Amino acid sequence: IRDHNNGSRGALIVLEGLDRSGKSSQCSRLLSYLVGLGHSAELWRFPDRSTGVGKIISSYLSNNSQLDDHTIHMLFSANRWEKRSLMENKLETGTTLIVDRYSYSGVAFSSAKGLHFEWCKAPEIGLLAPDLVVYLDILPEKAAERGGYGGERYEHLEFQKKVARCYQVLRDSSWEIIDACQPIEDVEKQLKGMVLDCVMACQKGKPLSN
Ligand code: T5A
Ligand code: NA
Repeated sequence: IRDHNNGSRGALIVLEGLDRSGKSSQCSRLLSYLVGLGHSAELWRFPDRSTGVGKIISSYLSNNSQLDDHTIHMLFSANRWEKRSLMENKLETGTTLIVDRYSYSGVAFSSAKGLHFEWCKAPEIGLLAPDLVVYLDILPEKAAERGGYGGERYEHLEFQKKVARCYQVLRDSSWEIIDACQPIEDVEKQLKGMVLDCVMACQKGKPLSN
């Protein structure tokens, strides 16, 4: 296997979308693809349930504990902040990160509860800016048909409809949008093209930003 990343930085690639939109499936396919091409790459996800903060979040999501909406919002953000320096180090030393959910989930899900949009964005300021955000676009009704909403806190059609509207407000022209109702291989094919372009641009010196 060739090493393509000597001296150059990795890319920060984020997948966003409703619950059941296919993020996790696509993230693992992307990881295999990049590693197969000889790139250094890792799969990350938020929430990262393995940390102390992550355990509190996990308990909240599985309805085993209750927390004020503002409190859980800040914990989701803290969970990203506690990974920030490691994230920066990985990127600077040439590892591409494929990240399953990031700040946008934080803002979309909390503002869907009615929290103030700008308030929700504030604690995300200063986290690393993604080089690529891909939104896996699916109607909430279609996502719900994918079986087994696992019974976690936000896995209800009415709430997912609100989240979808918040993502609409949040997204900007830099986002790539993929129709997530296509067959899994078709989604994968489109994603691979976007991701490889992004990885190449970062290798050529595109700066990392906050
Ligand atoms: N949250 C998260 C916040 O409120 N604030 C935050 O700051 C953050 C980071 C975390 C929850 O926390 C919220 C958002 C979430 O509600 P999670 O652990 O990330 O949740 O779980 P989900 O995103 O809900 O993960 P899911 O596994 O449900 O969804 P995925 O990853 O989008 O979907 P995936 O790949 O697991 O696929 C779901 C099913 O669909 C099939 C798969 O085989 C699988 O069965 N599928 C397809 N079927 C047909 N066609 C395709 N193209 C398909 N792609 C996948
Ligand atoms: Na997932």
